[in-house]
Amino acid sequence: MDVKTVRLTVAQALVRYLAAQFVTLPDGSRERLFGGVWAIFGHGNVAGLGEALQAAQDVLPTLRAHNEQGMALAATAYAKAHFRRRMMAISTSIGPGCTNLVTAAAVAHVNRLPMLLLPGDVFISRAPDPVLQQVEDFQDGGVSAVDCLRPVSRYFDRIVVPSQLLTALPRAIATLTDPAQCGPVTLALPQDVQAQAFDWPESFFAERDIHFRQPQPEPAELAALASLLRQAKRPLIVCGGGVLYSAGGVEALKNFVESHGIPVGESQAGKGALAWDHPLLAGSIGVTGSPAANELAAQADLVLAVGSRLQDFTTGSHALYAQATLLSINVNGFDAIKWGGHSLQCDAAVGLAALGSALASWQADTDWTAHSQRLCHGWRRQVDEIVRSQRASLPTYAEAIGAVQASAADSTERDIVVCAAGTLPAELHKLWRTSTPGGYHMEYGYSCMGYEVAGGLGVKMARPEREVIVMVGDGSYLMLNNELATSVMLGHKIIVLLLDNAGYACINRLQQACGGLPFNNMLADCLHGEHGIPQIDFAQNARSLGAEAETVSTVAELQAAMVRARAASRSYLIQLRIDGPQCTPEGGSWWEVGIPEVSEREQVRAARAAYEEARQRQRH
Ligand SMILES: Cc1ncc(C[n+]2csc(CCOP(=O)(O)OP(=O)(O)O)c2C)c(N)n1
Ligand SMILES: [Mg+2]
Repeated sequence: MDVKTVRLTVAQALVRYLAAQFVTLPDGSRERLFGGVWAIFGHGNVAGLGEALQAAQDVLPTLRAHNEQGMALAATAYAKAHFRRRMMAISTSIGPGCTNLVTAAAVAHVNRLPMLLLPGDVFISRAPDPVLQQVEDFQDGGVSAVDCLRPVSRYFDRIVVPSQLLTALPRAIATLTDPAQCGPVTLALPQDVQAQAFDWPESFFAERDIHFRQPQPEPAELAALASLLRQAKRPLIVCGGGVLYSAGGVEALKNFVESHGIPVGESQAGKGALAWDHPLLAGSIGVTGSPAANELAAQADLVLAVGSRLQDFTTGSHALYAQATLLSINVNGFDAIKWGGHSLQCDAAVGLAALGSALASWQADTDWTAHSQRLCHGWRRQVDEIVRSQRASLPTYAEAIGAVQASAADSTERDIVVCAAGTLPAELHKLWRTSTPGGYHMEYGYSCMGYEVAGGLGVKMARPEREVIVMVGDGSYLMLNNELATSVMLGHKIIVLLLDNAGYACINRLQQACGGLPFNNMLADCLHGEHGIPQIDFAQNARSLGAEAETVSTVAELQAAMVRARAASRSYLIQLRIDGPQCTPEGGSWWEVGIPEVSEREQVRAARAAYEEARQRQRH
């Protein structure tokens, strides 16, 4: 047979293949699956992949940032903001450039978010070994730095001869776009192989439209779940991120809860699926949960988790609804069967619709629905007060959240708040209000400090029409803030609200709750030398990176500054000194933390006793 071929290098073929993958978005537009390629060039990618990318700028733009972790975090956030329908690739050099990816790959892996990692790798020929940056393994000649990415990749391949791309690339795309397998994919690209030419079949580069699968429920599983639900009187839904990632999931959830009168508690990843003022939304659930959702969780006789990994923060370390029958709709079998849950392994939208049909006119106990609605309503009124209450001498997290939302009439529709670690995830989970899926962008699977600024950039690239507001603590900002300069360079404006309390306040609180002394968290409690604790000027730091910035000290000043920040065209940082210890006391639940079994400290022994008692309430 006469196959038409085209002679290209491995790198050129890879780029051409990526550019040929298309998706149709919910608004009907047809876009490339890959929104671009982040790249920091060096040994092992500049000559091969760099040459191929340069020639493809019109179809696959290459973007440069300042740190590989930052690039990959931006890519992760981009995919999350696109509900996994669009993604980015990342190209790195062979050594530190590659290992800098590991943390970000773990973020994407834990959060089930797609991104394509294309690290350069050492010469397959081994002719110049050991090359600059080569990690030499004394026992295994095949190991290189790239192997660090194996445990945090859903698919890993090393392209040692060109023809392997013919199988590796379709597998890579299938993994990246599969609802259950979705996560980072790594294709290790030895630099000599990147540059090798091969006669590729032209058909390999034909444009392809990706179909996102929505697996259907299995009849027996469906019948079992419907029967359990029909026996329930006090059901509660735990809404996870899978609802947002499923096409039609948000509408299906709304229909389901309204038809059957079931209240909803939202996980960190699932927040935003129902609008903040939905009468059956009890707000956040779990360790960072609202009093309403956690009270319902304690009273529920059945919990239906939809698209949730059932992480400890969502289940109160399995002590929050340990007595309830657990059902789980999840597209991923690994998640669906967790903790003895009765599983319906399928897409969230499809599963909810099918379950709704099977239940027909069945409703939760009317008293339960009415009781739930009262709690939901009560919590909404309480939030109004919490975000205005002056609970400390300095502004609090809650007041800062209130001021941000009050600074624009359309905040709940237009803003996307971005956050990942520290005290803010708890505060935002309880208090942030959004009416739009995606308006709450929290990376709380890996809760990676440093995600915020880089992630905010990725979100803005995916959602340029929205106001992206990064809320970040001083600790997280200092861990990784350099992509603020990238946001200025690329013209993707983000607002960064930096809440400075001079240290790791959330861990300081945790330490004391575990019976410990304040130690090594707040800067004041850390070893310091003759110059004392630095007074860090975050506004000046942001200005030095090209952003606009200002420092404010009251809630009223913050609200006025937010108006200026919203009007600005370039990235804008607002620094606010807040009260360290003061966080919102309402809500929350037990969280399992390993407390020392023996200690000289009475407080630790007391914490251990409380811990052992709390463990009795866990689901077994
Ligand atoms: C990369 C990384 N290292 C360590 C941690 C553990 N950790 C979670 S929050 C936190 C402190 C956050 O401090 P900051 O951002 O200032 O927040 P706040 O003081 O408001 O709690 C630490 C050390 C983490 N989540 N990520
Ligand atoms: Mg702090």
